[in-house]
Amino acid sequence: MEFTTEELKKTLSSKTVEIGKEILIYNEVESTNSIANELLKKGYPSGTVVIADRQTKGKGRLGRTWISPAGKNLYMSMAIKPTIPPKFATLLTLTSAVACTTALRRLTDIPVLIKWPNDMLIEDKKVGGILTEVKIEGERIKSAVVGIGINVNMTENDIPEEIKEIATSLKIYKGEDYSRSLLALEIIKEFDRWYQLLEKRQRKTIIDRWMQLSGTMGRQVKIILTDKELKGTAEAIDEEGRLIVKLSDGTYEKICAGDVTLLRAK
Ligand code: BT5
Repeated sequence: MEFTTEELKKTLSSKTVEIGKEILIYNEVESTNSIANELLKKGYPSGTVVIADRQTKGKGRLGRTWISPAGKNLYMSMAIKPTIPPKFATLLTLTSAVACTTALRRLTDIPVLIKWPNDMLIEDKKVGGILTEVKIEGERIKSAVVGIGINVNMTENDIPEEIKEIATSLKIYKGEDYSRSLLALEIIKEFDRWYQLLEKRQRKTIIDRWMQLSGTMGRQVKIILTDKELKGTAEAIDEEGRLIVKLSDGTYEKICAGDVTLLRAK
């Protein structure tokens, strides 16, 4: 990272309400999400941000791996204590996708799109992903960690064979290097802004923006659930963040993020 913790915090001071008042930067961790969870347990405040140069066990959803080489990309987690009811937990991922995409577009001018629920795409290739882990206690969310992985300066050679077909980076698309610190700052600022809206129950504003930035809406999608496969047109997002798909027989199906193992917006 180009900036130290102190420089990041100083740049952010008075620019955010909650996120980034505490920032910890590590050289190597298993997963920034796991560290963020541990810090919450130790009493660190909501809004604590964890950044690492490299992850040895970077996590995707459903036990998948997030490839996390050193010195190239952004691996960042926000530890938060949302006051929203648990049924809106999926909106944390959608809110984060809006924040990241807005930040990426501002910094790079690249027309990044969101693919439901948690992918950020450049020309249908994945440039970033989000892993939200929520702890629920009774009728409330006790805490949550939103993990963000963005491929910043990875080159074609840095991308392992198994994801060559599906992954890209800002550098691969634009041919230039980007500062991970500046990107982190933009994302933290945007996340703070959109997360405060979510906390203030401004869900419609977030969902409307999500739909504008989405590459999924109106497109044919294939969704593989644990017990069946669906094909249809992605029509909208409901107020809990579920994807509404119109099937070929004219009926509608609501899809929860947790059930989906694959969604190709093609
Ligand atoms: C995600 O999972 O997209 C969530 C990724 C979240 C990563 C961040 S990094 C900081 C924080 N700490 C963590 O440990 N995780 C978070 P999912 O939708 O399940 O996508 C995972 C799939 O994407 C893998 O199975 C690969 O096919 C592909 N993949 C893995 N690494 C990739 C990369 N660096 N770039 C693009 N695609 C990748």
